[in-house]
Amino acid sequence: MPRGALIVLEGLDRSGKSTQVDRLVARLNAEGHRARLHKFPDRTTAIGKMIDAYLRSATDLDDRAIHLLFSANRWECHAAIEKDLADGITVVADRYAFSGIAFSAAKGLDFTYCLSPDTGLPLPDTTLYLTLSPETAAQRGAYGAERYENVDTQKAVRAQFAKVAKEVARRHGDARWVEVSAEGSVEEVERDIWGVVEDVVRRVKDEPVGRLWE
Ligand code: Z5A
Ligand code: MG
Repeated sequence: MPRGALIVLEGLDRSGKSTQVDRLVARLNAEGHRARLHKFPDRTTAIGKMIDAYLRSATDLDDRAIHLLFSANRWECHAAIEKDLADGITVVADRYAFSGIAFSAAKGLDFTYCLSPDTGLPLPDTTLYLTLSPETAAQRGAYGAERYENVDTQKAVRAQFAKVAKEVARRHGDARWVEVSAEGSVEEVERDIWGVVEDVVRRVKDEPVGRLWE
């Protein structure tokens, strides 16, 4: 059976990832491609609840401990994702391992260390990185109350995402990381994302699923 594609949306805070993943899943299903959404962190699992408490600053954790929990949160979902892909269902992920690296490396953890726990996860067929200027981000409302939702952190994370993009291109080829401007209207961004995804979903049908960082 033709497999589903693994499509990841990444980007800084308020770049519109959650808005766009919902639209993308709806569009895929409407066009006859079965599709399912996975959000990372998945705050519903036992590990996800620990992450949620940390993000709300209800608990404190060592930087390495929380880094590994974010990765473990992906590993506990990987079997379900792989099953969906094998069953021909396209999986759309709202953040993935790349957020894990960017946010932890921005805190000062070693970049190579940050990559390693996610090694072997299903490799996204494409990652759409939504780009947004700090000025436009500021117009989309004040930062929320969660950890990381402040200007300095977002600036450091942006720099780390640039390193992640280079690493993806070096290990897996240029086509796996696509920058999409998130400056336009919701409909404009949706159209640009669809322009990439429609092609990827058709192209990967008969290809094996790759392994991240391998
Ligand atoms: N994190 C980590 O450290 N390690 C990891 O491994 C992972 C994550 C996976 C929680 O993530 C935190 O976890 C996050 C990274 C860290 N910390 N930060 N920052 P999350 O995904 O749960 O965070 P979120 O709060 O759901 O997402 P977000 O990044 O803040 O927002 P978004 O999903 O990109 O944007 P949105 O919710 O779709 O839109 C934001 C607002 O803008 C909203 O009012 C929209 O109506 C509006 N919007 C959206 N698009 C547009 C356009 N085109 N024009 C105008 N207005 C728009
Ligand atoms: Mg979101």
